[in-house]
Amino acid sequence: MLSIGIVGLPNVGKSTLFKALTNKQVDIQNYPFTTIDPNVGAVAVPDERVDQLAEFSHSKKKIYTTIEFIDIAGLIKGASQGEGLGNKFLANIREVDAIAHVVRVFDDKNITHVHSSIDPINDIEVIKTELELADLETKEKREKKDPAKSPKGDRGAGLPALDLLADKKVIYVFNASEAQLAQNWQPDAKLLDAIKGSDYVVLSSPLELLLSEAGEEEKQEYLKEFNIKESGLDALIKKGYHTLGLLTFLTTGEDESRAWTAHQGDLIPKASRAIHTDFEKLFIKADAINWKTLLDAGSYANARTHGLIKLVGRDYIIQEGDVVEIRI
Ligand SMILES: Nc1nc2c(ncn2[C@@H]2O[C@H](COP(=O)(O)OP(=O)(O)OP(=O)(O)O)[C@@H](O)[C@H]2O)c(=O)[nH]1
Ligand SMILES: [Mg+2]
Repeated sequence: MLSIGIVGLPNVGKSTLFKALTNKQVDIQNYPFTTIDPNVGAVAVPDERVDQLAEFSHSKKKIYTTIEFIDIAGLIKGASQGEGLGNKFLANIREVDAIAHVVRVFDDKNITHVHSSIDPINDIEVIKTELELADLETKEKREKKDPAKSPKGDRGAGLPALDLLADKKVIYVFNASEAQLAQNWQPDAKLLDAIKGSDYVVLSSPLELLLSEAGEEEKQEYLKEFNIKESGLDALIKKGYHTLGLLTFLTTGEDESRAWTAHQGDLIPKASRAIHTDFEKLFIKADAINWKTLLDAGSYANARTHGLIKLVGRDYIIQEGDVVEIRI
């Protein structure tokens, strides 16, 4: 499962955000082999295509893709040296696919800021440095284990690549106040420069908590009130897909309509591994049609008579939103 680790300074709103995420937590029974502890939550990736396809096919089940989020304690200067509990927690996120870096933008005298002033650029630098220092330590540990294999020699030695935190893709989460949100707060040029082209979302974590607890109607009212088109969490989940260069393809039938994850540019046999690992080898051909084209056709039979379903071979590159039927 795709996983995202949440990092940031203390008191920036990480756990508030995580709480909102876990309110969206999926029914874990659908997702075997996931142990969920209080700091790890699996959430479904919202996808209206699954909903519409399920209606189209009268599916008994709908299954979305999932992302796992991991909440760790706030990092402070020196965390990598074992200051505070940070070091231990950093080990918990060494294997994540991406990092969500929560940056405090909201001002509130009642909520202590560890640097006692709101300075997003400085805060970002502190966290980045801590991640780099933690990586240095990982490298040193490896050298100590086997001094002959210094980092230079690693390539030839056939050791597995080190999972370095600084190499991971980062999505910045700017945690603004509700007032800032209502005024459409956006990072300025300097701040954009500091995040160097990374994806980002602007949200208010207490508002996200409210949204995650609200019913659908109430949720729509909140969104209208703050003049936003989707919840920040939904945006964050989608950005996660974008940041990691992933795409979603779909299958649909009476049993279930389901979303699957593949990498942009994957050939269809490779993408079909998501469904079953043997499919990559056994793949012969597939029917593929864009989900919207299928819905507009009204039925599979109609889509077929109009020649809208492509018969594709092993050289087909899977596309975002493809509905496929794989033949092995
Ligand atoms: N005013 C305001 N308070 C917030 C916001 N987000 C979080 N808080 C408050 O800040 C405090 C800390 O929030 P948490 O979500 O626990 O912060 P954290 O980043 O998990 O902190 P650590 O786990 O200590 O690193 C809580 O009292 C929250 O209610 C916000 O956007 N605005
Ligand atoms: Mg916390």
